[in-house]
Amino acid sequence: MSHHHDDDTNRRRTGGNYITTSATEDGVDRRGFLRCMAWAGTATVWVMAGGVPKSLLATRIPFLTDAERKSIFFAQISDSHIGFSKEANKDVTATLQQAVARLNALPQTPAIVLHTGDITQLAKPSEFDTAHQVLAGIKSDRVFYVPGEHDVATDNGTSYLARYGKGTKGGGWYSFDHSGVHFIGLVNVLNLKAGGLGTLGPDQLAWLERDVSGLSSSTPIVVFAHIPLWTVYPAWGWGTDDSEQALGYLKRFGSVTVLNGHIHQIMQKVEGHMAFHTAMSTAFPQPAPGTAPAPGPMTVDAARLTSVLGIADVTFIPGRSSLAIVDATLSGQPPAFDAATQDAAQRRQTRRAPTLGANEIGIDNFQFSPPSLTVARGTTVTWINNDDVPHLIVNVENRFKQSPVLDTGQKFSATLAKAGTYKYFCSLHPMMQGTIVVR
Ligand SMILES: [Cu+2]
Repeated sequence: MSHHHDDDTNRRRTGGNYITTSATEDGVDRRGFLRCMAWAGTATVWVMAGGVPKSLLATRIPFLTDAERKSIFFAQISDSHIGFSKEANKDVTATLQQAVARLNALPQTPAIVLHTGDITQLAKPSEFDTAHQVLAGIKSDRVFYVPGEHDVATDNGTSYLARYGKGTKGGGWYSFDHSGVHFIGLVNVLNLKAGGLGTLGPDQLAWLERDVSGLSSSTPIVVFAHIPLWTVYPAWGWGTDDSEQALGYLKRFGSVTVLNGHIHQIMQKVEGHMAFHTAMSTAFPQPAPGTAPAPGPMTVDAARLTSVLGIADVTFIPGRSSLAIVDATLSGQPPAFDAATQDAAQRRQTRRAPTLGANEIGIDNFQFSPPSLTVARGTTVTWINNDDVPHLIVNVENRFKQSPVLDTGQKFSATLAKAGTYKYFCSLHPMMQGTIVVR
């Protein structure tokens, strides 16, 4: 909790926790209880006042004034990855149960719980069933979802929509109102394009423009989506290609809060009347941008794990333009991303990429190796996933059939009969691209 920075250029690369903010017009924050970052159960809430972080007592939250009591209190849970069972967390169901217990132990019952995606690891029916059983334990009966790329990987969202798509539009987007706040759930994990980031797409953008067109600019807006709607780290795919257009429709509103998951760590940024926040995962942490060869599950010391997993709870206080966001780890201790990153870096030194056979393409650290392969006509090329995240091979020109989702150690082969250049990418991580030249 010791790292707070006032602008994007001053981001720490070594830790998972930092705040970025742009100063208000006059450099003074009259909104007082503006933004905070803390953990439930301990005593500190961080408030940004004039760009300077200042601590308050978190114990203020259960003792709000009468006016503040009318405020909305809601919670965010993210990236539960049910079905994941690798070294970084062998029991993600148990940590999701702990997260539900944390939610239920909050000083107020959340009016609403938002799950910002990657409910499951591989979108299997059994994974969705387990997630449903655990999340049914949340005291609040209003739980809303948006999908992560893992939830739509195997079938472009069909099974996700069968379970969670009721009353939604298109790929599962929707909005609703609660106590004067307009909530908008967006889907930015479908139809990803080679070399791109997350995508909302023209249909959803047109819907969004219409959805907010009749609202008064004083309506508080909460947007939630899986992949960040601000550019966190494009080299790792942590951003959304057309988010600027979406945010453009929301610029006129006096209070916009954007909640995301996907990156499995806490990050915040304020730009004018828009506040961006990403939540911790309940399953495993990921490295801070640029501190590892690639994103993906980060194995940390066992004692540290529950201090890098958690939930976020959000309080809307009428008359204030920003919402108060509190990050709560499962352990109840301060988030330990700095220490966890160091653990992971030490373990990483011992890792070695496996050797490849002829006409094999390894997938290591979110990269194809070799990135370009030249083979003779009629050759069967085989991809081997050595990462502990799933990948999915898609030929840009559709000249060979796409792979199934490849989990760790799984292989996929394609026989390339015709000469030419075959470009392919991972449709889950579209920044991952490769080429095969067939002579
Ligand atoms: Cu991938």
